[in-house]
Amino acid sequence: MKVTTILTWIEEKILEKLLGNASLTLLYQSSVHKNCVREMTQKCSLQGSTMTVFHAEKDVVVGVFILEDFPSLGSEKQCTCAWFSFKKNNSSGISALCLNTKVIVESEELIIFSLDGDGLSLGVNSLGGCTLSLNNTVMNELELNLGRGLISVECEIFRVDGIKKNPGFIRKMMTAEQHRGKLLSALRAYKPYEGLVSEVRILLVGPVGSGKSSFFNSVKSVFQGHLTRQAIVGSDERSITKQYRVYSIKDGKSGETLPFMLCDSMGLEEGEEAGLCVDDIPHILKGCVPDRYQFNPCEPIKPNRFPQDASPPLKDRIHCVAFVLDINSVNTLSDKMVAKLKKIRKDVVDSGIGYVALLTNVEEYDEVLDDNFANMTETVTSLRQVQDVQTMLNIPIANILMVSNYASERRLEPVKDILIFAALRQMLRAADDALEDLPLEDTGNLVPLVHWGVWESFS
Ligand SMILES: Nc1nc2c(ncn2[C@@H]2O[C@H](COP(=O)(O)OP(=O)(O)O)[C@@H](O)[C@H]2O)c(=O)[nH]1
Ligand SMILES: [Mg+2]
Repeated sequence: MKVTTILTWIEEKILEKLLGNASLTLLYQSSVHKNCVREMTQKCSLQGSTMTVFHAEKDVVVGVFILEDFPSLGSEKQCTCAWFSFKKNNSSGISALCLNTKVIVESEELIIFSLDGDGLSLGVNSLGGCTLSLNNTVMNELELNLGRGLISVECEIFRVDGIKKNPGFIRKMMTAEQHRGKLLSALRAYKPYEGLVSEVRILLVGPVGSGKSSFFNSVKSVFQGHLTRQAIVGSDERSITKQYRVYSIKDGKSGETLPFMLCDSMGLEEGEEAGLCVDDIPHILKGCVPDRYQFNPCEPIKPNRFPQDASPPLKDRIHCVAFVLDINSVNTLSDKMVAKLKKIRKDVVDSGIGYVALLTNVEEYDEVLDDNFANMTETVTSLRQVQDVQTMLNIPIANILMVSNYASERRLEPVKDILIFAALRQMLRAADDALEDLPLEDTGNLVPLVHWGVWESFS
């Protein structure tokens, strides 16, 4: 009899992705296979790696991936397991952790517990159906609030094919998922320094095709939880982006607008009167240029062109500039392009604005961060391109960031997400440093509205 999973297509893809793009084949489903442990082990033992999925109440899905063979009836074994949970119809992602786990199969029970004695047991019998009992720490780590006691569940077990049989790899995938979750939570909790502005503005500048618009699309995608392509991107010698765009981004979970904006500009070109005019930059930095302004490479913005030219409020100014460069073209930038970038850097420094470099098109992105995803590896920081950017723009290594933008992918990947989140976090830190460093005359006209607990400009 053909049995079909109750996971949705998207959920199945999320689980396959969690294991580094493995594929799942359903072997056992409790309601169909008479809720019997004997049948469960007959179907699942000797099938290689498996994933056991429990569909609980409140749309919660809990599961355990077992790298080694599923134990046979009446046996127990120590296994490399990845535990995970997620909520159906929720874009907040998946919680996962890797634990040394013992799996025991008794005549009416499947028991899976971490070696410190925490975990779950699944009671399976042919009369009463399938009941799950969960306990403590593991469940807290998985952010589950299903309550105690027995929970009625549907249990499905899948064979997992196409997975690297390497505990180190599984651990890395789980650590990536955990780290991704932590970065996302930190970014969701971010507030600009001292509430001086409600949103930090990050300007993306760089040569045509360096990946500025793609970076905006990537950031939007990781917060939405699915791939989006709001900004038009493309490969052309001329800039596809012709307008100045100020993009705000909504958090896919809460629906709220996040406290930063990405400002996308026209690409720089080598020649004069081509691409973004370097002389337009000070106007952008000052916050005079409105959203959707149509750049004109032949005609720089004239003084007092915009009504707000005199003294734009702090909230409209740029707070951090990201110099976006394709990592593959760093070494071949022409002298004219380097001169333009240096001129912009000088304007940025003179205006007291934070800045970072963002290197895109990083192919070996798995190798960028160390095993804990906390730091860039030494191999990466010693790359010739990184050293060149450091010297060319006088940017400290910690502010030279690397990403692999979402370009032609069909789904999100945890390690790519981590690099995008980490880059964004560093940009926000640079913006905060610049806000903290503002002279009093810039912040002095911001009076705290004590009753409302917000700062508002009185200019
Ligand atoms: N593989 C890959 N392609 C990228 C990356 N960033 C941008 N691209 C591609 O490079 C081209 C130019 O990107 P775009 O964002 O339009 O560059 P912009 O001119 O700086 O806005 C597009 O075809 C993108 O799909 C990246 O990090 N990796
Ligand atoms: Mg663009």
